[in-house]
Formats: sequence, structure tokens, C-alpha cells
Amino acid sequence: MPQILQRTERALERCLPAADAVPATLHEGMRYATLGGGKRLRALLCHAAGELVDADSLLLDGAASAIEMIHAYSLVHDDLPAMDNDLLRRGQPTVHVRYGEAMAILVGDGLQAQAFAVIGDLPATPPQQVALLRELASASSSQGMVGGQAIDLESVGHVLSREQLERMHRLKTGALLRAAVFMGAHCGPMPLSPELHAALDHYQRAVGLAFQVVDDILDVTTDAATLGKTPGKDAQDNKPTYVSLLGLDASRALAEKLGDRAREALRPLGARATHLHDLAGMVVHRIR
Ligand code: GRG
Repeated sequence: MPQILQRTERALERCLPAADAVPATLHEGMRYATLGGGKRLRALLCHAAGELVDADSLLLDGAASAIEMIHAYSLVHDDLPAMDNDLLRRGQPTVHVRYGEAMAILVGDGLQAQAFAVIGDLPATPPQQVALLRELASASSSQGMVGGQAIDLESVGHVLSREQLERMHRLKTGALLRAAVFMGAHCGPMPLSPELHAALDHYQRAVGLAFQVVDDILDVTTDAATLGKTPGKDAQDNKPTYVSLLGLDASRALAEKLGDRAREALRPLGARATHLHDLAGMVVHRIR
């Protein structure tokens, strides 16, 4: 996986506008928000799913870059004073702290549009391109990530049931993780077989949920300096979390169970799914 991480950084470098291209501050901010940080989980999922279908690596580079740009845009907007008002992201000042709030809004907007432009420029077949664009658009949409964020905003101070909490996270963070997996698979030369579709669907559901359960656990167990924000902020904001709903031990057990479920979903795919298998472990056992 280290080679894929290097590939991802190089591809992102290429896909982003140059820092001195006019308007330079905007482009510098887009690069600042995207390059040199992050676990690149979505890019890794995209490449690992692509391995299953002998996907073209140039297509995977573009798809993985586009997903990471959408992810970076969501973090820039989520950190804004009107949302989470976070001062640090990936150990650095957040984009609005460094470039101002108005520019940070534009940085997010610019990254979102650039992600779709990158897909549009790929040397993919028309069916591949439509599948990739559809997947990314629906994951980012009001019925995907942005919708999940809206539900999250409106849930402050409310008691959510476990089903409602799951739905919120399936949209807010799960939708983009799902897109990462399916976009990787759409980079292959053939349409997805029903068996592969079903296996990837089960996998992405379990991984998406595990990601959020672990995020909630880390929120209460990681120290403030590492987080760059107040630990347990969601709880202080009266936002529902898995830890507040189930407790720490049951949340840890749930994360392990979801990791097992994700790996189980890959069983019919055999040895080619090794990297997806390892990524499920990385999601459950990450430290941030
Ligand atoms: C504001 C449009 C808009 C959407 C925001 C996903 C999201 C929706 C906001 C992210 C807020 C957040 C910090 C949620 C916790 C889970 C999460 C997505 C953490 C960051 O993702 P990682 O851990 O980050 O993959 P890196 O830095 O490794 O890329």
C-alpha cells in the first residue's frame, strides 16, 4: 500500500490547478486543503476495489483523486465557524484560519467542481464515465454526504434512535466510502456482475459503519492535542454518538463485529480482495 499512497499524492498533484495559476490564493488554498496529509483511506479503497477487476491504473488515479478532493472539500466546509469551527485539521491550521472564511468557502467549492472535471477528463469509455460521475454525484448530494451533514446539524440536542444515527452516518460519511469502493470497481473494463456488486455492497456498508463507530470511540479516547479540537465535542454539543448510545465497550465490540462482517463479505472474491480485507482492519484499528 505505500506505493498506492505515493501514486495518490502524485496524482493529486497533477489533478489540482498549479498554486500560481490565477486566482493564485484560491488555488494555493485548494492545494493546502488537499495535499500532504490524511490517511487517503478513500483513495486506497478505490485502488483496492479496482484490483478486483483489473482496472486501468490511470483511471484509478483519477477516480481516487476526485474522491479525495470531495473529501477535502467536505472537511474544509465542516471546519468552518458556521459548522464545527475547528482550528486544526491534519495537524495544520484549518483553511479558514489560514486563508479567511470567505476564501475557505471558495476553496471547498473549487475542489468540488475540480473533482468532477477530473472525471470528465479521464480516458474512460462513455459507460465508465457515466458510472463514475453518477457515483460521485450521488455520494456528494443532498441524498448523500450533504444530506447527512444537514441531518447532523438538525440533530443537535435531539435523542436519535440507533436506526436514525445509522442513517445519518450512512449518508454523511458512508456515502463517500461507498463511492470510493464502487468507483474503483467501475474503472474495470466490464460492467459489475451481480455477485461482485452484492459482495462490495455488503463490504462497504460494514466498513462505512465501522468507520463512524471508531470515529466516535476516538473522539472520547484521543487527547485534545492530537484531535486539534475538544475531545467529546459531539457529546458537549449534545450530538448523539455510538459511545453515548451504547457505551465505550459495546461500541468497541460493535466495531470489531463490523470489521469481521466486512471481511466475511469478501470471502467469495478470494485472494484478489486482500487489500480490501486489510483496509477493513485499518478502519477498525486506526488511531485517528
Ligand atoms: C460540510 C458538505 C459538508 C459535508 C461534511 C463528511 C463530512 C460532511 C464532514 C466531516 C466531518 C468529520 C470530521 C466527520 C468525522 C469523520 C470524518 C469524515 C473524519 C475525517 O476523515 P478521515 O479520518 O480523514 O478519513 P483524513 O484526514 O485521514 O483524510
